Amino acid sequence: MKTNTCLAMLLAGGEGRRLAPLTATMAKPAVPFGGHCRIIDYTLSNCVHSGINTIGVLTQYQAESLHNHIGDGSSWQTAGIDKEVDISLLPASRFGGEGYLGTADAIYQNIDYIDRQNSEHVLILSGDHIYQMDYNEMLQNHIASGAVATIAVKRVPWKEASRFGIMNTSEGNRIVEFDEKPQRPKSNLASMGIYMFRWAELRAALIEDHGNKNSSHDFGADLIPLMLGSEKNLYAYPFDGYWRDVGTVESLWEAHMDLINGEMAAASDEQNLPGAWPILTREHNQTVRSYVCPTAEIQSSYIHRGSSVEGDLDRSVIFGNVSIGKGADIRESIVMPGAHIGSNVTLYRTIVGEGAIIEDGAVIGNLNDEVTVIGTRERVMVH
Ligand code: ADQ
Ligand code: ADP
Repeated sequence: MKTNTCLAMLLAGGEGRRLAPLTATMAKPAVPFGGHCRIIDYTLSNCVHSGINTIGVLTQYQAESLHNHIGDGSSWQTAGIDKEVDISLLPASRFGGEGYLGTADAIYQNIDYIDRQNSEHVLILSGDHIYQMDYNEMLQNHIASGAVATIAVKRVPWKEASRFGIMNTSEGNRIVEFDEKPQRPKSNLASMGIYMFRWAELRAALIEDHGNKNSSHDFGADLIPLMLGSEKNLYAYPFDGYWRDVGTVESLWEAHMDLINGEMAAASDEQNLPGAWPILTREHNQTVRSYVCPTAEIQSSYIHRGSSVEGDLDRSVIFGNVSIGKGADIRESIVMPGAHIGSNVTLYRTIVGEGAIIEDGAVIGNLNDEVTVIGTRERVMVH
């Protein structure tokens, strides 16, 4: 059912400090992912494939990186979708002042835009998650339960629970307790930061929250507790497919390893989820093939178009326009677009940012250690 019953607002303005130095010149959702796309493409593609045709993208930090990527949105128009997809860029800078003060404030400041769309429900999304999900199914569930808000949830490893909004539910998935990033979590049922609201109810709560001087104007810290406190019907929507918040260097690296070892596809297949739908992105180098030297040894790796590889690869992801010199030994690493890896470079468990240059003979990273990051356009010299 492709109607405008539901509109999506995609929060893409966060600074992404934990992904520094990859986010020095770009917003977190604009960080490259998976060999040829950017993190935000996963969420945008979910919208398009779920029949949600109106999408507002809220930008703030390094907004230009996202505006350049999304452009007029034509890359997200796709065959088989019977309605045109309308993507609006909604930068904080339009309003002057201090910009968006928090995720809830970002939506508050765009109340007029949402009112104009005439949608009964609003889906609030985050721009830094890797997953494939049919939001239409969540919407049908939300409508059927009569919820004021429905929050997508997933069990997470206990040791990671304090990174998330954590809740307890009663029968029928009704949310009875919610704590944003608790130091001592009472459960491991985590909010995925994906919220479906009845617009009239959300609108009223945003106005109330705006008037509260003690609020940080954040969905998890303020809006959800406010609604729960006024005894609104909030429901959890369990999601069993693959989902990862890639907000840290470690999780960004792990998600790439999941892609390589097939875990990402396997999790979707198992749930019979639309794991196979294409991730839409701006087209780059579609016609330029990669050059791989016949003597290079390549194992379990992705090489995107427009790259030239003369060294050896094992469990690595090479984006487009990358060059890798002779004798290089690259394992469990991610090389982002336009980077240059010199000859005889050793790269273990390392993320190399866009346009970085690693000079001949450099030795970086360790297979038994934490992930090493080389920043966007950084130059590594050998002394
Ligand atoms: P966090 O992961 O901490 O927690 P947050 O930093 O609030 O998420 O960012 C959510 C999204 O909003 C990101 O895509 C970010 O780029 C964007 N954003 C942040 N500040 C913004 C601003 N001022 N303007 C526009 N966009 C902004 C949230 C929830 C938790 C939940 C996790 C799941 O608060 O309850 O468990 O997501 O990942
Ligand atoms: P599993 O039963 O192996 O955890 P899931 O379908 O729950 O399978 O998750 C798929 C993959 O995503 C697993 O590698 C899991 O560890 C990882 N994962 C799921 N949720 C999170 C999360 N919140 N943070 C980090 N990794 C996660």
